[in-house]
Amino acid sequence: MNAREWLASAQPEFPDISLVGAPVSRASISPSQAWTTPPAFRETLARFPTWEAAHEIDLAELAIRDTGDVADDRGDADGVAGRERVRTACAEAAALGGGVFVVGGDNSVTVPAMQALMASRPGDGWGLVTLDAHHDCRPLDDGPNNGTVVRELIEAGLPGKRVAQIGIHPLGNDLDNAQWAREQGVHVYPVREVRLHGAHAILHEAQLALTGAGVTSLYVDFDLDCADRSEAPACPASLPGGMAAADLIQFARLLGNHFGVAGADITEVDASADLADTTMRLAACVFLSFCAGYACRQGSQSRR
Ligand SMILES: [Mn+2]
Repeated sequence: MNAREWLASAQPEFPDISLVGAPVSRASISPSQAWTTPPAFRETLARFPTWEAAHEIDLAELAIRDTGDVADDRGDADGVAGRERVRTACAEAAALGGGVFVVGGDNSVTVPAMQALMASRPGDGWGLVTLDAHHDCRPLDDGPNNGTVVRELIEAGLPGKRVAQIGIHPLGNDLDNAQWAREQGVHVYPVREVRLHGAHAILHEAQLALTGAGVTSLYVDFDLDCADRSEAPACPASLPGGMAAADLIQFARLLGNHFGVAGADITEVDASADLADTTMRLAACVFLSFCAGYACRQGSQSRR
């Protein structure tokens, strides 16, 4: 059984993880056909086994449920309706009881997805980890888009000190946006620190900072434009000198295993712009590695 067959076959009543496809890209600043990505993502999974050797685990033991895709937003006037479809789908997925994994779509899906999870467990101390070359703290003067994600969440009430941003690129952001993030108390881990210290050490630091700020539950945004442009050519805003795919995959494994992580997304991949399936295979590796980490948690179906 390959990973696509695994995703298609298992529809458990009580999933460990529910997958939500979010083919929306009307909110993207740069031209993007990220709506093409969820179906392409499932196709790419056929390239992969369900055996994950780092944990010696067969993902077929993990109870995964594919809830399908929300309607794409190509015919919509703007990103508003698509975002509400993502919110509804994520709320329904969260109600199934396991983790929620969203495959976008542009980065704007992070807002309704995280807010749906927060609403499902309002008593938790929610925090956000982004793996992103960008702060996504642009002002909301022209309405929400894929560059306002973190600012929107913070302005809606998420404390800045409960946000950690990993993989920020030295040439990826305007000074204004970097300063705004700093003023909010956002914990920033630039891509050079990832290169120097590795995923394990960076996550340890981030966890200390977030726990100190009262975080008990986490949402993770894997904006694949944090990856080096050679390894993520289908991301409109990826840059040379970005994060190594190997580091990103290790982050995915560690975060999937982290008890506090309740939801995650992959965003900013435009499958129609990919080269040699490079970015789609990275997206598949991130997802499968996250699932492998998740399967090793106490309490997952594979450990019952
Ligand atoms: Mn982003």
